[in-house]
Amino acid sequence: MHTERVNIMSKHYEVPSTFAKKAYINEALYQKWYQQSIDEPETFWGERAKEFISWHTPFEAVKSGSFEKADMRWFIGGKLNASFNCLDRHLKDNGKKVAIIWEGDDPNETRKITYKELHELVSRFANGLKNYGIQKGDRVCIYLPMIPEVAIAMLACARIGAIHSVVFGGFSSDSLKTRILDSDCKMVITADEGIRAGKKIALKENTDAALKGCPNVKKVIVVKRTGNPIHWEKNRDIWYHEVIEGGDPQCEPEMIDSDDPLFILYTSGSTGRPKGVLHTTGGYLVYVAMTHKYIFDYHEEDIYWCTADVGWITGHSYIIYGPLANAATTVMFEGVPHYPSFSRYWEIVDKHKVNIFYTAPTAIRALRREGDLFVSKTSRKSLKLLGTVGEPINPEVWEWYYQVVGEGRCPIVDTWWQTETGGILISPLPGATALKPGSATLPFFGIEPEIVDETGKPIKTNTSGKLVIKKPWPGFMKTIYGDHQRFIDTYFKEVKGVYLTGDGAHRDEEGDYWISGRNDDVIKVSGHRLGTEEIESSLLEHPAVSEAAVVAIPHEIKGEAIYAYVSTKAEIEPSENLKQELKRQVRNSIGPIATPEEIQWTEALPKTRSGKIMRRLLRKVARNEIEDLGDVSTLSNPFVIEELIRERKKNQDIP
Ligand code: 7RM
Repeated sequence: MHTERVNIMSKHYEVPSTFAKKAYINEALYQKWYQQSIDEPETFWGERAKEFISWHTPFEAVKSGSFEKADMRWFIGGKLNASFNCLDRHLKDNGKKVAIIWEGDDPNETRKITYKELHELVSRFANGLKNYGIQKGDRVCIYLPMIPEVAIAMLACARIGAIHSVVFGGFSSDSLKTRILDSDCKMVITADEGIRAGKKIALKENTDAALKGCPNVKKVIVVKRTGNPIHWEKNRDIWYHEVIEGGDPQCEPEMIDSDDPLFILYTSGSTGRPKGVLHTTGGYLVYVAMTHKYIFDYHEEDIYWCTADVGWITGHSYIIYGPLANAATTVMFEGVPHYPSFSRYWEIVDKHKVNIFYTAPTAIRALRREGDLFVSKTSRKSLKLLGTVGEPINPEVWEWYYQVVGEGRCPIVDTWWQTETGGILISPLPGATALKPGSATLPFFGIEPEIVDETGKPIKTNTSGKLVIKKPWPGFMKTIYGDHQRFIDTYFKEVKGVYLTGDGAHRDEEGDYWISGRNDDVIKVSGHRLGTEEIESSLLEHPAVSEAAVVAIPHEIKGEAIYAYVSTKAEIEPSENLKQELKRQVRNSIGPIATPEEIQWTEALPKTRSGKIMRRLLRKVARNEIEDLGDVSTLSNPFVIEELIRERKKNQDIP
């Protein structure tokens, strides 16, 4: 392990001289700005805030509060509007510029929307929302596929000061329901159906099912995507196109406080139900605009494409708010990388002359497996820069992305960040940072990472520990919606005075960061963030289940997969049928992304004397690392170990 690490570390790629010359930030400037951002954060961020964002009322102070008190605020006294910043202010110079290039699931479907057109659609829709009673501060749930209307809906909410809560279209009706209820949404914006790889997704049907338990949702706005027949509630449902037709094209943006909420986005944690991460307006917008410009070295004429779904933070920050705040042309793709063929991404790159391409390791791994021909038969000459996000990218996959996709011409930015952080915190800057395959390299301006041990003390170079961030930055979340105590308990309790990321990492002798992934009970399946406890709760809802524990196992394509241990109730006979039923149960109650890869029956779960499930042991067994099970002396039922190992052998088709 150690020698391997040294080998990987010695491998790096210098910044190409062409890039170093034309990029915004070279190495010397990075050093200079980074130092200033740490020494004088108020000056640094104050200047950036004025440079990147138009303020209706200037802010009086740059920041207040601290991690100790979990009460950070940015650009205090400033008033602004996110939709104004993403649209209105661009009209004069960029009205005719394309804001969104939409590429349908079907390669023959494309739409281009200019800034002027987007501004009008958003204004009309915003007026429509007002007509249906939505006001500043109201929560609006958006459950849409990857179509331009998702951007229109988000920006229309922002325009009137309503708080959007986008729910990923792959989540089930139950997941949708709990999210609607948690933030008490008044309205849902959805579509009749979504389409991915030619298959339909019943979004309206899921919404109807969810709303059976949500009495406060009075209106549902429905985008007609496929036109297939759907159930219709006469007094509740409204067609999107009718709202647009009926909406006045003039809508004054509501100027709100910098610290007022922009959106809520649910994300999974170690324990309990998903948390409603609340992001505010000023700090978030400054941070996503600035990181978008410098990390992707975005220039005015660039065509920029991030393949994420808007249902996740990457879509919020780097499909919608960051690019649009910078008046960029942002590509939005409805489909999947393998449809109609494994060349689809690269065909889209060629079709729209994409310059900056940002995707997830899971997609890169899946495409790499299919061989180079799907890539090499396309041109990709337009590409200048590649990005990756969502999970660690292993060096072999990085190399393939770099050599085969980018033909050795394009720097790769391996961007580490989280829903909570709002924007990218650790990443190379393409004109400034030497690249190391597998390392997210260096912190962005204003970011002070540290690696600490169990007791919160900083630890040595090349030793793994917990990744924390020492000082606040403008993009950081404000709170967990409706549960500020949970915000404090989750992020600021274990190590005092810093933000606890939940990730493990080490720093090498050159100061570069290597992030190994979560060190809590969060799983990243194909880059989708899931909590083990939600999956366990879902399994426990089945009448045959008495106990369940879920752990992550490594997976070649998905990065991690879900391995579930289940004990059935005394009178229930475990069977293959029941396994399928349990998988279906999780699929229906959370969504297809949460389906366990494998279920293993067990008489009992290994528990410590205080009654805690020994997950470490379950993880080892699931991963077939049975030679060294570690310290099991605290187990109250050590006899289960043998059974766990025996049953594990029956699942040998799982690597
Ligand atoms: C943007 C996003 C956050 C978790 C985070 C990490 C993992 C994300 C990288 C990464 C290694 C990366 N938000 N993660 N990016 N790990 N290298 N470049 O993914 O809230 O959904 O997930 O994702 O574990 O804590 S998220």
